[in-house]
Amino acid sequence: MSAISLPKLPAIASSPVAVEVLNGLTERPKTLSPWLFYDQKGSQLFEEITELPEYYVTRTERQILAEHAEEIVTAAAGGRDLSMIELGAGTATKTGLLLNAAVGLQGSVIYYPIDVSESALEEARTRLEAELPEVIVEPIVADYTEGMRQNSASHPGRKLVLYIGSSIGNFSPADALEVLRGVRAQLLPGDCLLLGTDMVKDVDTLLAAYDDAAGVTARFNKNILVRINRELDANFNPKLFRHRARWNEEHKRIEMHLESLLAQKIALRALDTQVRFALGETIHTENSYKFTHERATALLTRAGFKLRQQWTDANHWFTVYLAAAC
Ligand code: AVI
Repeated sequence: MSAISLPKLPAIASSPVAVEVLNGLTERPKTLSPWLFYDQKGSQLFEEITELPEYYVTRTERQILAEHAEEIVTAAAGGRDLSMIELGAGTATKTGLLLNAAVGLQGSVIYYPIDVSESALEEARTRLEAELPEVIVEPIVADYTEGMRQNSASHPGRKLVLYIGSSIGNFSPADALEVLRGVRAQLLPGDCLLLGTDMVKDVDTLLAAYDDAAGVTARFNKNILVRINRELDANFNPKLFRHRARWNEEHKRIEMHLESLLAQKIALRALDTQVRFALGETIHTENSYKFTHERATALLTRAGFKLRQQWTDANHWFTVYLAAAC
């Protein structure tokens, strides 16, 4: 019997990016997952966002950590030696405050930054080793779950897992619970989690933070289309999409969307397919959940942690929670 030859798509069609794009753009409404933002350009744009006057998130958390680093580290250590693990560490710009406090308390500290970006981890290591030679940096290139597993080898002392920057807000409530349960599973009772959450606040402040006057967040959002053009040989024209930030009161989240400014057809040549957009049709690219104290503590409790202490800023815009594994 002669073999039937089927048209074959290149190997790229089964890559994580291709699978995500194909699934997301054939859904109704169309979606794309926010991890697609973070190619090299997207990571650079995110760093720019963190410096924007409207994006209060990073500087508010940094100010809380600067004011309370010693107290946080002392409470987490409970009189024992502490090592620190950071989920999604990136270039670890805020972590120095906590590491410095740990050095002050115990002379040196082992720091395990976990991130999928090897280059960001290298940058973190080089900077920290120059600024704080008492910090032993052991980078782990992996996603959170795998990284925590690699770190679970027991070493004496207490662990403090840092999950700061409001990254937990980019997960749905169900996924956030799963992430924190996964972290809990790799800890011993008494080990701690430091969780940074952005709080519900007036809608104008929130909308400005996700739709800044200089248009950096718009470029960050549209960069997802540029990435798809490059990686899947597509022909999106980012100018034919508008950046939209919306407050969803029911779910207490900021949503980011890309809205098509006309009816158009996009070719995804690497996938040998086309996607149609109606005028005004949107791609939902990100959710950024904002917390109330009740929601944050319920999440920690359900994940197997007991709240120890919390710190906030004068406006109550951001909260840093220290919780111990039960
Ligand atoms: C990474 N994450 C916490 C940011 C946030 O605020 O949800 C991502 C972001 N999206 C737009 N601006 C910043």
